[in-house]
This record gives sequence, structure tokens and C-alpha cells, in this order.
Amino acid sequence: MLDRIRELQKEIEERVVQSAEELEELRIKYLSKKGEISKLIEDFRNVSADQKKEIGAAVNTLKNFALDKIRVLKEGLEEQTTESRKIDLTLPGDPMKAGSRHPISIVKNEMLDIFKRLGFVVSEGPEIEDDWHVFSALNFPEEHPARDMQDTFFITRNPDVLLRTHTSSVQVHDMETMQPPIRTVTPGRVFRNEAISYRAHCMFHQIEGLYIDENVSFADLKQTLLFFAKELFGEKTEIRMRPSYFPFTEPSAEVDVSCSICGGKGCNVCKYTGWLEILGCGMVDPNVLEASGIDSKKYTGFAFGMGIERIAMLKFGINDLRLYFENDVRFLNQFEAAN
Ligand code: 2U9
Repeated sequence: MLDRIRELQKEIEERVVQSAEELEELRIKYLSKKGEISKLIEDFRNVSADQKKEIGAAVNTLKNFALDKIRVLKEGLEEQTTESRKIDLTLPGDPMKAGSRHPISIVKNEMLDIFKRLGFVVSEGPEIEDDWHVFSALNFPEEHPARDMQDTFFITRNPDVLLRTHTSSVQVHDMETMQPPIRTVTPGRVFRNEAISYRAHCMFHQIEGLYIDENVSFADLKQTLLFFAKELFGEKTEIRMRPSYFPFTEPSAEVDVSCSICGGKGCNVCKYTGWLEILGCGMVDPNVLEASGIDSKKYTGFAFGMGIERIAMLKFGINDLRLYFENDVRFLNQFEAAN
């Protein structure tokens, strides 16, 4: 029996515990009613009279040893928990996680900065507009499909309260309130009644530009856009202009940039043409100048417009327009920190 007592003492001595649960397991194993030490006490009945004194003392020592060990282990655990709960008020606080800037904002800021360097000022205006600022002042014919309910969101049954379909409406306000020279770039959300897919959305962002002064020419427009394209896509970028039609400009053109992915050689992004369409532009139609009180005999102007989503798609290789508006943090986290 003395051997068993020594064995148990060694076992108890070597035990370490990491948690209150482990400590309770240890107590049950050695000190509970059915535990190892209780078994020893039961066996003690069968010990011969001459050994009773020695073994009795040994069992008692073992029991006290076990009680002591459990007390020490318990104190150790308590110390650990209070230690980990202690707060050092002199430490600096946990830094707040700054989100990341939205890719549309990143590209918008980059584009605006380029035009600011050319002397353009940023102008912004209302998203809810009237027919005059969105259509009539911009030379849209009465029967133009954009005026139709199918293409434009009207706020009420009143056809004179609508969501702007382009930011040109802001520049109509500018022309009404300013005299040339006018040089503005207008970023903002626009709304069109489109079915949502990977390549279309009912809300997107535009930047439009307007420059009105004496002797503003198509050559000024071309050089401005060439400078813009080189700044945005790289020095080697070239542009080409294709004739087009818009109610508010005459002549009008669509502008392609040489593909920045393949350098114009042809790839699947540019559909093996070497060119990517990025914007529309033209000389402001004299009707548009006159509608806002600007003398079209004295002044000429150029204007251009582009979708920010499209440019951001090309810059970041994004292939689905819906990603911009779903606010999935796995998408948003990939862009520059916002501070
Ligand atoms: C005023 C007069 C004229 C702005 C222009 C475009 C051509 C154009 C589209 C590009 C892709 C819109 O986002 S998009 O769908 N825009 O092609 N925009 S000229 O012309 C103006 C602006 C203001 C007073």
C-alpha cells in the first residue's frame, strides 16, 4: 500500500492544469467520494494493526498534499485571469480600421485632378431636375426617345420632375449663371431606366466637361482629350475620333484610346481592335449656347462626357458593373486605404 501511496503522490505532484475544468477533473480523480484517496481509506480497513500507524500517517499526508496542490493550482489560475483582465490605461487605443476608398471615387478623383491641372473647376448640382435643364435646354427634340418614360425616371406623374440622365444639366445651370470663359467639369450620379446586367445599370457616374470662350476650336477639344488620355492611361496612349451624333453638340465625335492592356496590338479586352471607346464629345451646338443666354456669334465651346464605371473597369480590370454597387467588402478591400 505504501508503494501505491508514493505512486499517487508522484502523479499529483507532476500534474499541471490549464483551466478550471481540468482542475475539477483533478479534484474528482483524487479527492471525491469515489476518488483514489477515498479508495485508499477504504483499503486501510484491511491493514494489519502493526502497520496501521505508519500507513494511516502516509494516507493523511497524501490527502493534505493533494488538497494543497489543488489550492496552489487554483490560485495560479485565478492570477492568470486577473492578469489578462488588467487594463493599462496609459496604452494608446486600438486604431480604428479605415475603410478603403471606392474604386469609382479613386478614378473620379484622378480624372478631376487631370482637368483641374488644365484650369477646369469642379461644379456639382441637383440629381432631381426639370425637363428644361435635362432636355429642352440641351436641344433634345420633342420626340427624342430619352424623353420617354421608358428611358427616364420621373419622380411623380408630373413630367417636369425627373432624375437627371446626364450631368450636362448641371452645366446648363452654370451657363445660366456664369458668363464665359466657362471651364467646368461635372462629376455625379445619373439615372436611366435600364435593365441591370454586367454591362448596364439604372444608376451610374459621369464626368462631363464644358469649355466656352471666344475662339474655342475642335483642335482645343482634341488636344485637351489627348492630354487627358495620356495622363490617365500613360504617355504612349493615342486617341482616335469617330464622327457621331448628340443633340447638344455639332459636330460630335466618339473617342477611342489605344488599348492600354495590349498597347494597341489587340487582345480580348479591346476585342482585337487595339482601341477602347471611352467618351463622347463635340462642339457645343449654338442652340444650346443661345438657350442659356450665351451669344453664339461671339462664343464657341466644346463639351465631352464619359462614364466613370467604364474607365474604372479598364483601369482595374473589372468585368461586371454590378460589383460597384453591391458593397461586398471582399471587392472593396482591394482598393487603396481611405486616409
Ligand atoms: C453642355 C453641352 C454639351 C456633354 C457630352 C457626350 C458627348 C457623351 C456619353 C458618354 C458615355 C454619356 O456616360 S455616357 O453614356 N456622353 O457622349 N457628352 S458631349 O455635352 C454637353 C455637356 C454640357 C451644356
